[in-house]
Amino acid sequence: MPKKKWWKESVVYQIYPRSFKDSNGDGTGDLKGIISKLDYLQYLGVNVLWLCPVYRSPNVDNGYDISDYRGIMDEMGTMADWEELRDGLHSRGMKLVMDLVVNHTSDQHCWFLESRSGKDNPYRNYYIWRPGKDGKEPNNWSSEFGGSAWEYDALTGEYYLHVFSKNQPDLNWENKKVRYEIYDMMKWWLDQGVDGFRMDVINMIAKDPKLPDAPPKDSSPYQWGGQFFINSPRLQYYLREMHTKVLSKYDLMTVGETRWVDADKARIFVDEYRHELNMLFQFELLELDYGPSGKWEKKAWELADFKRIISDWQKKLADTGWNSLFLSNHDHPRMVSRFGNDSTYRVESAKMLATLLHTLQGTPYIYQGEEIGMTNVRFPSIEHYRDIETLNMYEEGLKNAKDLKELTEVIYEKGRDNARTPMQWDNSPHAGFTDGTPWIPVNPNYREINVKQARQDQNSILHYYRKLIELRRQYPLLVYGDYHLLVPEHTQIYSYLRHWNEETLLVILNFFQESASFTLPEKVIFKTGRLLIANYPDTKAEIVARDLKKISLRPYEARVYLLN
Ligand code: TEU
Ligand code: CA
Repeated sequence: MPKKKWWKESVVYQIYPRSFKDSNGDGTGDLKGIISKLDYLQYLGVNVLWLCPVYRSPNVDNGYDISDYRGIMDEMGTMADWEELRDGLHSRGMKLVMDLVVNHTSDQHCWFLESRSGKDNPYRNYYIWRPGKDGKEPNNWSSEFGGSAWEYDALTGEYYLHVFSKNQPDLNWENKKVRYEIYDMMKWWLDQGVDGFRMDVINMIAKDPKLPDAPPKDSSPYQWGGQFFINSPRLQYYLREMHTKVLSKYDLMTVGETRWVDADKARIFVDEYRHELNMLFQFELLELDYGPSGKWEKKAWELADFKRIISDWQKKLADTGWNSLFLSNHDHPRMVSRFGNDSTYRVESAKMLATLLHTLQGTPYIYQGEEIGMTNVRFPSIEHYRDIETLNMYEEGLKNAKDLKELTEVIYEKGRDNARTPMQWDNSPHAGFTDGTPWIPVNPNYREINVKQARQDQNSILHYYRKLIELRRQYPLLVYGDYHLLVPEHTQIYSYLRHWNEETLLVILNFFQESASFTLPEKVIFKTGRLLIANYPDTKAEIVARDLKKISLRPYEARVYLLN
């Protein structure tokens, strides 16, 4: 039975600060903007805020390239603003989780400026430098954002490693000084009242010190060389050291972003007796629609895989460990466009997906705008796109004479900017996000889809989220109850039971726009079911077992019953 913890009982709201709310008309969201919306977050009912990076940064990767870990970037505001945000949250009973980006820094971080200045510089070894091999890169690893993972630096005639852009050099975790600097920095933030960390690409910090070449036609997909820097042997040592030196001394929550981790591997990170992390952001589920060559290749996802992966994580982390529940964040297309239907059944399907996320065992995460069913965007031309990953892919595609129409289609479907268009507050110009010109255009559908409208409409997605969050607070069963998959072979319906003490919950979700029929398995015995929530307002408040012998579910219909 899971141990009780505050972060298990929480619902987290993720803010991408550039795109949330601009307070001074410069077109970029900022801390004061967030402060002005704290009452909204309280109204929604969430109790943890995860803030994507607001540290000093040249913004090559929107703050994931940090040049000063202890300062706030000018565009976001000041340290005083940050303190006001922290206090504003705490006085409302909410917690603040900060992004921890310690696989790499910006190339403008003073450590890197020192490091690149000479081979004898005391900071040289803070990063990973190597001479070239026969006038070429030290190995064949490629960068997540395109091209080689190595950049030549003429000043000292060596290459440095960057798994992300060349402006994001990787830190050398082999160097104890680097690790201790990072632990000090973490303690510094925790002492300022931070309640947790979301750890960016945390399972990439350990590199195989031999830096071997990846075999050609690498069988592990997506990233050449990844097998030598993702989940490397030293990783667990670093995490446990971090736990001993920092995490163990505070009551905080930690969630690690980890690619290439399945449910079995996940236990290594989150088994509470191993003292590493509390939760992970998994990629198994979100890579269901990746093709063999990676995210830019389209692939249809299937409900069978979807159920299999979630069930595997639910089961394997049930007794020790914990799940994070999410289908979207700032790196992925909008959930309703990806797994639901963003036209005719936008409202129904957004509510259905929300029902899933809030009735599984784990901690739900809401990405800004998800609660009003914000959708993907289709900008008319590449000029409107901002994301370095998208722009690099586009440029490379053009170089390789890829079809322009195909490139545009795949950006529409997969690009990260889908999630980064400004939050839609109301139907005034630029969706009430800014009085100036937004750094990235708003989605033109803001006139219909916005917070103001959603607050007024009792049947809105927003009100549905409020109810789901409230239910989680009311029923520990929703948080801690165990999970049993029903009708695993059904190709259209996802259904499961949750048990806790004497209580049983039944969840039935139709994942498609065709209606579907559902027959309750014989083994589920009960007399009556009381409806806790449903996404069709006319659903009967009570059902008897016999009526569940065969029911027909409407498009994207979701129902949750408490059984007696
Ligand atoms: O993302 C890491 C990561 O795996 C992404 O590069 C992901 O594969 C990609 O976005 C899918 O399109 C983290 C941050 O969340 C991301 O915003 C940063 O760009 C990246 O790390 C580098 O810090
Ligand atoms: Ca601003």
